[in-house]
Amino acid sequence: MENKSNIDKLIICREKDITCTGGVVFIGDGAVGKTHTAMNLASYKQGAFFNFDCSNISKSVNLEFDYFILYSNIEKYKVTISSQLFIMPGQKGRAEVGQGLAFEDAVDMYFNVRTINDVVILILTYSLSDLRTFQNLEYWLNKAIDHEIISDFTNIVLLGTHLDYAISTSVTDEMIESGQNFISQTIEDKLGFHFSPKKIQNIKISNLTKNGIDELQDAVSKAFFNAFQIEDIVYGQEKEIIVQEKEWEKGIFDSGVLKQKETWE
Ligand SMILES: Nc1nc2c(ncn2[C@@H]2O[C@H](COP(=O)(O)OP(=O)(O)OP(=O)(O)O)[C@@H](O)[C@H]2O)c(=O)[nH]1
Ligand SMILES: [Mg+2]
Repeated sequence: MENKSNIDKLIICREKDITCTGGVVFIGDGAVGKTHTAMNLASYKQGAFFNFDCSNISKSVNLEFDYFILYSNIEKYKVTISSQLFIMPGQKGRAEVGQGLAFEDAVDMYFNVRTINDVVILILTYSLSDLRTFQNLEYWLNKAIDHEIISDFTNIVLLGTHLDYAISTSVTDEMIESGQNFISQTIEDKLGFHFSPKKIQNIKISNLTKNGIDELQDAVSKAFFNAFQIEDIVYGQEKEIIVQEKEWEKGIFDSGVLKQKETWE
């Protein structure tokens, strides 16, 4: 199975600018809010949320995509994360001809449009108010594994929607925690590489009140930082610069430039 890193092709480091890109894929049952979450994330690029009328958006019957860009600063570096969002239909299997696309059709299409194995984040989406959608994540995780969506650098967001239904929340924090362990264990067993539970972030949002969308955005940034090991790049380069400066100073001492300067003074 070819799920080894192609990640070097997805990052460019130029002086003080680091730019990275990659796919963010939403999967999960129908009507859990994948399309609405992606729209809320993507609307950050306009600096304001869409004021969408929920009744206009129906079940997805296509491979939907959008993008969003996040900027952050670390030390002297400006990091640009340019991520493509791909939203899979929640309809299982294949659709009849003329009925749009179901999940398997959309995955095939996704494999045709992408150039390399580039899923940085897999967003396993469920509704906090519907236990079944959480239990079905086992099905969706297995689909992601079978379709080679998960690479060794992929991070996972376990995303609970319908936070506004808090009173009738049927998915508990204990279930989410054991879900996280189950995911890392399943990936290790099936793909044969260590998958730390730290690579799985647990986020709860409401697409209605927008509660938690900020946390989701932060989780996306954190996942890109993890996948590309941005802190190692930044602090590694800083170290190299200090070494270079020390060598440069040493060179000046050796050539006697500084000593000469002292005598001029
Ligand atoms: N109250 C509430 N409703 C939500 C939330 N997220 C989505 N919805 C509603 O749930 C319905 C389904 O949302 P979608 O985003 O279309 O769901 P989906 O996961 O893309 O569904 P498929 O395209 O069928 O796979 C819509 O009517 C949304 O308005 C939420 O956080 N809270
Ligand atoms: Mg949809």
